[in-house]
Amino acid sequence: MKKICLTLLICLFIINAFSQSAPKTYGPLPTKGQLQWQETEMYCIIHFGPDTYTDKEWGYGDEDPKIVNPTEFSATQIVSSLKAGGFKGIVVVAKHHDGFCMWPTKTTKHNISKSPYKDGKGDIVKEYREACDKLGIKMGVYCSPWDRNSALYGKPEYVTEVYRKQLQELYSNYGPLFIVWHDGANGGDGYYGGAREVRKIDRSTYYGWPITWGIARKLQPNATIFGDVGPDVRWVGNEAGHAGETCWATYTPHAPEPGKQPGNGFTKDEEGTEGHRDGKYWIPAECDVPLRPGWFYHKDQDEKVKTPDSLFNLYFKSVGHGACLDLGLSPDRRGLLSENDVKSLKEFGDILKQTFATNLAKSATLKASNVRGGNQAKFGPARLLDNDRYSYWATDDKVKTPELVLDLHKKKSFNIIQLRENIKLGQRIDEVAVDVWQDGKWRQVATATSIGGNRLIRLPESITTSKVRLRVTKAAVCIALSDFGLYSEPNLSKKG
Ligand code: FUL
Repeated sequence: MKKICLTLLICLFIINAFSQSAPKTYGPLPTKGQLQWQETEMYCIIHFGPDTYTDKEWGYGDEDPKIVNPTEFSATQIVSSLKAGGFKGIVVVAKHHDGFCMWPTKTTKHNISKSPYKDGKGDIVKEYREACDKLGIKMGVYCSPWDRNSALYGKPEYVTEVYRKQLQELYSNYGPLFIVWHDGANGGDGYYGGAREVRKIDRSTYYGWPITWGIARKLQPNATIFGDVGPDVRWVGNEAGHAGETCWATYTPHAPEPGKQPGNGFTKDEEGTEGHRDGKYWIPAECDVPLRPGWFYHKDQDEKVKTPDSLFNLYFKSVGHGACLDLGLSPDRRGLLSENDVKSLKEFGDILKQTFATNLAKSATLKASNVRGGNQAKFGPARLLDNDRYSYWATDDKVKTPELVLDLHKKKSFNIIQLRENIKLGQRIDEVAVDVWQDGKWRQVATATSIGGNRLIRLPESITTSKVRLRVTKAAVCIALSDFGLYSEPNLSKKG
């Protein structure tokens, strides 16, 4: 009898210890670089170069370097303006399709040293680096694969002797980089060293992407690599700044032609908007969208700068759907962001700060229908409010649809609900519903899908209530939810 009791006790102990271990991970997982990218949330891609002076969006490649002459260029003015907008990083367009390099490269004469800027001694990429270091902003680079200036474009030597060497210079001399950006626009007509012709490349194979990406892996191991096919961050499939209402961090790039390998500029772009629930890889979406209609500065767009409200809207459609927002900025011919752009960024930053200053759920009492192994300290719902996006409320392995009631103790008004999973354990939750306590019963006010690293639900009007209920209605495995927030957007009408 004694023996049986002892065995039983040991068994119970083992079961208990097991149920208190962390849940098993689910599906593809983010790397360290991808986690850091996710935390960045918002950054700006900055286009400035010959196009700024020719009023074009895509230079042909025959532009005279002498036209690039910014008399007041200030990386500090640009970077501090975006910092005031709440952006945490920049992507410097070091070379656009016209092939003009904004740093003194050894790979081509078509670069900043041939311009009058600082008497040929300027280095715009370096100036951004210094401003970022001074202001605590992360930096990345975009070096266009397509080069309409290079005589070698289209031949293998362009990739091995020009493009990859340019990447080597950028990754060796301007780091640390948090992202390296690759474009999908590839091949077509151009100057090409005077040939002035159309050159087509095989988008799936020409750049030898796996080898090209290897340069970043070696020289900037923490940088994420962006492109239509990732491999770390994918294009969302539009330049409007919208991720899908459902947006999975998991994704499998597909080529538009059967039997071919996908490549940048050679994918089923539309699939980037939602990603794939059963995607093979962790490749979350980036939403790139310019602050003005164009990516480069055009004087006639001075009055078409997106308003702070429309930026706030975009924030919900990108960051609020688990993507990152990459906003395009375009310094003018002086080399400064113009007044309207600076103003819009600052006001947007103020709205963001004001909105997310106070989590109204902070002092709530939380009651969960299930806590993993009954271990409140380790997996209890209090973890949702501790400002750590990797500590989490978890349920037992079998419990995929738990509920959580938040007693706010008194009536509070909010219109934004925030949810985050601990994505170190994968994207686990498919769907949730949120109810509020009104007139003695629960009333459903929202549903959301694909929770992931960040999900913001923005209600059209403010709700007043003293109790909120979260129901996880579908999950692939037991949950690991890390954050819950209730926020109130300034100047909204109330209901409740
Ligand atoms: C596109 C480019 O073709 C645009 O000119 C711009 O650089 C944008 C960010 O990416 O694909």
